[in-house]
Amino acid sequence: MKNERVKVIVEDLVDVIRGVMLKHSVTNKEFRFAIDYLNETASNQFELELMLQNFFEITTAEAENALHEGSASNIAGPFYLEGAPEIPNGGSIKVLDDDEHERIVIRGHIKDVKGQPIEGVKLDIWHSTSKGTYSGVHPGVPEGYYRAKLTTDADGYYEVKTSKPVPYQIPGDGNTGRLLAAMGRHCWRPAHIHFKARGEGLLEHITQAYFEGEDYVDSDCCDAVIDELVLKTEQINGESVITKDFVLDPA
Ligand code: MBD
Ligand code: FE
Repeated sequence: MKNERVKVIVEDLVDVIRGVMLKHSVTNKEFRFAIDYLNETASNQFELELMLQNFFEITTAEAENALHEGSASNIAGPFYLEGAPEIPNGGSIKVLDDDEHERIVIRGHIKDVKGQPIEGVKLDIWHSTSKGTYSGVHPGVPEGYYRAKLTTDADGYYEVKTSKPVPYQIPGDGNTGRLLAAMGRHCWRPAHIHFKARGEGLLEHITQAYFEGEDYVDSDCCDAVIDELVLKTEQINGESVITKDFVLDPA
């Protein structure tokens, strides 16, 4: 069954790729190598997903940001899990007992595009451990840690305590990491926190926060850092506080 959007997008994609192949006189041997590389990539868990996310997911966020008024969307990455524990607003995300990394407070207001606070937004927050792994995905970190769901109050406010994430290294020996290395690039993402905000009548909003001045903010292997999402850490009453506000578009 013909689908017009598939037709126009795939036609454009094929045109662009054929143009690149011609420009660089890609040989049949190289073409064969690419097929084998992609086949091998797809046979490894996460690896094809990781490769596509690494090079292309930011473009979906850019496209969304160009169309919408709200705060900047960003990539989701491979490690979102639906079943994060619900915690009270102001509560703590569960971290491992041996995680001695700095504790931080993440807080902010969620408003609509008219500036009205939105109560009852479900906010998912997830980030890596102090060792750069994700719970429920990598060994040694049970599901339910380093992830939480909370709900904004009547002022559209949310607040949560957690440990500060560290830069995340995508597997260097996987096909994505090897491709980056062949391009002369490293395979690090700057430390980041993931968010997914959902509420009735609202466009689902996926984004991240980065820390100003930290490693790899200027050289993310995923090219996903957007200036608006690079946040200052403030010292307030002896706590490190990051304020991430949201403006959500209507669905
Ligand atoms: C991550 O943690 C991530 O956020 C992305 C986009 C890719 C790989 C790992
Ligand atoms: Fe991540």
